[in-house]
Amino acid sequence: MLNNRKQRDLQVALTYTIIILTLTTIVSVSVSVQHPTAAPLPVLPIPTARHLQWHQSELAMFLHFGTNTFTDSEWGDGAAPPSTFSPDSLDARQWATVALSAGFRRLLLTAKHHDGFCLWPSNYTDYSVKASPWRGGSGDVVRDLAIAVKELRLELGLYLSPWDRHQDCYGQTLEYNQFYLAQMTELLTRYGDIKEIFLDGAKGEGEKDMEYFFDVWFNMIHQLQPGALIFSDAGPDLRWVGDEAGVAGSTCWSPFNTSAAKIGDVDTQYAREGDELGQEWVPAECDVSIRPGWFWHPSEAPKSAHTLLDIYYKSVGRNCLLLLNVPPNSSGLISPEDIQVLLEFSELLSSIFSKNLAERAMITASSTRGGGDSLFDVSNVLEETIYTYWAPAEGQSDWMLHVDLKKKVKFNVLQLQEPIQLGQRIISFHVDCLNDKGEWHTMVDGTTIGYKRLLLFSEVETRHLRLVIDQARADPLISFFGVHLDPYSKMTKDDSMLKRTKNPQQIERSDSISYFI
Ligand code: FUL
Repeated sequence: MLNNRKQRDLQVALTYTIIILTLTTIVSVSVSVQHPTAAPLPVLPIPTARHLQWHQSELAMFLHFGTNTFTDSEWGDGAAPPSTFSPDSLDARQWATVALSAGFRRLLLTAKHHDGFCLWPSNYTDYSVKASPWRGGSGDVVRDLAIAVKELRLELGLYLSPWDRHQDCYGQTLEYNQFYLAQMTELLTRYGDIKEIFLDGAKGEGEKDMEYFFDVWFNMIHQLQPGALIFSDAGPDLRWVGDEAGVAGSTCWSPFNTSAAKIGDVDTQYAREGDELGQEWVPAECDVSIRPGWFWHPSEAPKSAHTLLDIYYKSVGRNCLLLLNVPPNSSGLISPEDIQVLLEFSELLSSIFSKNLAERAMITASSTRGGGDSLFDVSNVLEETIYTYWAPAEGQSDWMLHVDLKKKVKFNVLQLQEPIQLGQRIISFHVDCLNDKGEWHTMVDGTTIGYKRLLLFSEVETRHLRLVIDQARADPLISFFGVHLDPYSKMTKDDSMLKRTKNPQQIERSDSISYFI
């Protein structure tokens, strides 16, 4: 009897122990799920949410349109009568549709260029669409574009030229600054969300005393449109790249010091390259026109799609946004030949980049933060997003990804991305490939990656390659690794690094990739 009870007690105790052990295991498993390996510390500066959206949009369309379109000029002197502005078929929806079908998500319109003519009915001047014959003076180009952009879920940006060659008060600093702020207020309060304001520092000859109160303007823009990024030679949010060819430096940092830059007086090298030690996130926007001029001229033709592709490598492929100007013609429409080029350009991009030839590769890393299979596993680099990434174990100095493509693959483009929400880190890197003799050869090297880096080089065919990060501001992180074949772009110099490479121990690298692209 006693033995039976003991036995029963023992069974109960055993059952309780099993239940407790099971519960403990469940709890500890769920606790470890709730506390994964900590993410790497961010490296400052970091982008704002507005910047992240801007980086990811990659392509924006600039629309230079106004009296110059009808007078065949680039810088109107402000004397053309408002009757000059008379497009017979203006259709802002066509502009937005063309942009959307060519892969552009943001449109920027010259609401006012240097001639001072306003494409919206401003209450502060008589020099606007209101005084023109277009739609009997009741038209508003900014409104038409704002409606089209909203319908197609695109984004709107505006250029309000500080230099105004028509307005009498231009030259009287206080009065003109108040006038400018009043016009800016109209633009920022009448047309819904404005995502970008584009400013330059142009001034007339002999107007050196005319001062623009940029800080006041910036405050007001941010106050009225907190979602808007301000572009100028010196930020505060986006910087000019230093040329109007759409070409960034082959080293291109988003970090920058706005105190080291001056609107209207640009150190072009600083603008092109940014600043590894910069304390503000001010990425570069590359503006260039599809045609020789910014405005439409009957005698000019658009660049070819191949030229646009080359510009894409040197802008988007160097951590920048490409702001491509496509000027509507005097009918008020984007010309058929420009549309043709844009569609060809978009086809070139999708034929090169829509497939990652490394998508099924086996990738191994020199180390992984939190061990393999953690949140920072190297397999993340095959996902097309910046929000998942590979991170090495802390405290390493050798950082390498080995990519086994599983079979020989021909390619000539590499695509790399950093998770820039944690700051821009990588200073320099190189990529090696394995030849048939089992020797590693450096095929390309580069400085800076940022949001996106594209490297074009002579075609190679290999199964194994490795990305070696030579220098970084902190533990380097990679969010995307892509390999592509571009059959359209020709190397400007047939100077392949493969020829210069000796053996695996003696890998010789060029100082710069710049002559390849
Ligand atoms: C410059 C202007 O002078 C050009 O006409 C053009 O608008 C270009 C985008 O910005 O500052």
